Amino acid sequence: MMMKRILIAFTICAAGLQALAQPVETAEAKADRMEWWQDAKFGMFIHWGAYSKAGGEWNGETNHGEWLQFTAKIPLAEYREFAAGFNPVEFDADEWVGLAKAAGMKYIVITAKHHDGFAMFHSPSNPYNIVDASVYGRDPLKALSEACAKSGLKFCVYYSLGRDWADPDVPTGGEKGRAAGDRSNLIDFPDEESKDFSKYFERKVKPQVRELLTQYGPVGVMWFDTPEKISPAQSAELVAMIRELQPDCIINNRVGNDLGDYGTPEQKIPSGREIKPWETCMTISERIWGYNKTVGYRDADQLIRNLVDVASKGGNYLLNVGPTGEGLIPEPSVQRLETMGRWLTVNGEAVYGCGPTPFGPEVGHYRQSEDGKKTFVAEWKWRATTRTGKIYIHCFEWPAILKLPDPGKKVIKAYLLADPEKTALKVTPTGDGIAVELPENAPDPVASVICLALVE
Ligand code: FHN
Repeated sequence: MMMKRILIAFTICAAGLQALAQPVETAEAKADRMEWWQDAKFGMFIHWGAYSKAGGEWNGETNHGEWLQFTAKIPLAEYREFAAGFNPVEFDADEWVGLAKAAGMKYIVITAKHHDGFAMFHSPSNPYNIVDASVYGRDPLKALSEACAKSGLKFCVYYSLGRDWADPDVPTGGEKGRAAGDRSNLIDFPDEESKDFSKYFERKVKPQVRELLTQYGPVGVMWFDTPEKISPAQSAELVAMIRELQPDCIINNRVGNDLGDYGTPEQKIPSGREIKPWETCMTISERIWGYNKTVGYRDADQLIRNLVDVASKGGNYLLNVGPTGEGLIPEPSVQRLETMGRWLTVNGEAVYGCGPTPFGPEVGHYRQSEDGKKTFVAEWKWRATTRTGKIYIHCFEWPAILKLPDPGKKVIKAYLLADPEKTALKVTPTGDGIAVELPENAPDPVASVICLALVE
């Protein structure tokens, strides 16, 4: 028995060391691999699982979401039975992808396995999945990957790495002020000390990540979440495996241990431009990722301005919908996404494939309170994005004269992006920049774009 343990330990270490010894990717190769993602700017996040069936409600409480099993303290046996009844008969992958496309989204990230450990895809390595353990008996990720391929959207998957309430070996917390087991399933697996992440990593994570990368064609992004207890060698091993199976696949930074291709601020937008690639993920509802029938929704105007703000800072906007247990995207989400799509139909040139603002102060400023604490105060007058030979000014307010900082190059022409005639607007140099005379009526009540054509 001891020899077997030594052999297993040696194998795991060898795999980890091999992974750490992977060839380093050149900056150019990484830029090529990420080009579609950097240009895409806007994606759909989908939190959909057995938990969706509850609509946020359990035993009279109505504040649950994708954490249902944990927040409603449901024993695993009961949750398994609940999941077995999952039957999204209204699910239509082409409908979901069609909505994402109409919204102007270029990629879809769907929860393949969230913290409940219930796989929303056919997982031969683990029978606790929608095909083998629910009445539905079909693979929605197969349908979605095929619908994405037909529509030209990138199919991407979310995988909960460090939280799995169906597996006995997934420890959480115990550092940085967090109590041991604070995000664990202590109802069914109370002995937090005995949990061995490596067993779960070998038994469930690696086989399922391999299945996701071999069963559904090209995967645009492996979107890992909550890398709680993963070791540097294990993070490197996952990256190496993904690179081997699908070299073009992008990996977010929640693969853990400072690896991954981009940063993932959540439910907030960084105050200024970031150097590394980044993507803000945000709920379209006020705060819950999974379906909740009582939750409110963010204002469509602010969603459009968030997209512009993110693009002006060089980031991507991953906006989340929580479909119902029947497989429908809630109407309030549909309405907001269609509104965003109409805005992008007119103004997409000023978002897709654009670079960040050449200015900066327009996004806001830091205010120092009496106790010395610095707070960022966002300004919502205008934002700027760029492409070669152009600066796009996204106006949230509509003054008679728009004063702008020095664009750095001579403005050949200024015109409204929404104006098919590209009628020239009067541009006058000022002491420290330019002034643009605007027509009386703004083309769009939320954000109107002025294009500054610059001398090359
Ligand atoms: O706990 C999860 C949460 O349910 C959701 O999936 C978000 C999305 O990024 N990630 C974790 C919280 O950071």
